[in-house]
Amino acid sequence: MKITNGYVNITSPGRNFITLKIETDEGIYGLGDGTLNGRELAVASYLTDHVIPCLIGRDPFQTEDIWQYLYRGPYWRRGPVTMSAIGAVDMALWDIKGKALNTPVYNLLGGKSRDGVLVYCHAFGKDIDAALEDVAHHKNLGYRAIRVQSGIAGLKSTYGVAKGPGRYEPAERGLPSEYEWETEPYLRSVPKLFARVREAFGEDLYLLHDCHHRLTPIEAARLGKELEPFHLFWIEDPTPAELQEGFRTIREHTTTPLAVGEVFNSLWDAHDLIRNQWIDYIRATLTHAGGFTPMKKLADFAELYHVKTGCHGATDLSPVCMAAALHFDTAIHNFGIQEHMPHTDETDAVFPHQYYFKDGYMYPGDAPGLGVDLDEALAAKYPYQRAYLPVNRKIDGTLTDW
Ligand code: EZ4
Ligand code: CO
Repeated sequence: MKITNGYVNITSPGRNFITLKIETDEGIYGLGDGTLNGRELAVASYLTDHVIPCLIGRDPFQTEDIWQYLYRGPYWRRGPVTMSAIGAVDMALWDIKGKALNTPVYNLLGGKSRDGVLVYCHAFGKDIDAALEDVAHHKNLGYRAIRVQSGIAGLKSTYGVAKGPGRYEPAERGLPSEYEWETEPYLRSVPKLFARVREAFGEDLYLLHDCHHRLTPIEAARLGKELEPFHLFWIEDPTPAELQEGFRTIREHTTTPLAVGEVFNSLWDAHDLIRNQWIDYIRATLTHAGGFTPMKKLADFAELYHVKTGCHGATDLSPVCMAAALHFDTAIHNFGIQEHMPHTDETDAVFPHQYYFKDGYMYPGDAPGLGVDLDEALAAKYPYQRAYLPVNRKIDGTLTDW
């Protein structure tokens, strides 16, 4: 089998998605997600101008060799643009392999290690009372694991809380908006939030919380310690992880489990975190970390150190990535949990898919390949629109992590 053609589809059914389609001489095609929120066109150009021409004529079964060719070949390596482009290619090739062999991708990764994939959803409210209502709503939908975020008195905006009605979508069309941040009110508010959640819903729910890289290690240590009575499943991205040893401080002070990695794009971003057992869950994602080929290696490496996976699954990862994640989660042994922020109906219509949610778990379906498609005629009705993630400033004006 040979690759004969490849092209990038750019569509914006409410938010932007970059999808790579790779075609072969046997009529089988594969899809890969290359969406990098707020920097979408950079990945599209990287693929169209620099990657696709090098793929023509190659054997799509050679996922390892093609991955190495795209990673080592250009000399310049890593970074989210490069790795999202490689991730899109790798995903599309595994999709082709599955279709050619008439089997779902999870069967190529070791087969089913579990029946269903435990997922966590995102509940939020402008204050604690509203957040409790949203937790009740998601519990009624069947979720067994719920991440809870609430607005903070005195701050106009924070991560995870929609400004208007409807679901939470961090990217906004137009130029970046500015959010406001102060750590102390946040640190006082989160333990109160989880005390109320446990009081209202008891011990049965798995509870998670996203700090979204806003704390220093010692602040995160304080938060982790104060949350211990509420038995969280994890705190997510407590501190930025460029300095991996920052996690040692958090680790040494709290038994609250730690998860990080949604902005990672390489095993090397997590090397010290894993081998020192400073984290419990690695959250890298198939798109941004370069596809199945390196993610399988990352999971296998993490398994040696008692670290499980908890792949990022926000709405900026397209249904193609969601499908890929569910095949991966089904197959690997050290799966922990999968994030699930459902797409809009418009997005789901552009990407018809086999995967589904039932009673707190998701299932990849048993269609050959990834089990997801792209309706190109419908996609064409939603042209690209510039959109950015917000930026964040402390109340004195200092730019900080969003
Ligand atoms: O802010 O995916 O766990 N999910 C998250 C997301 C991220 C977005 C960034 O593009 O933290 O909402
Ligand atoms: Co997050």
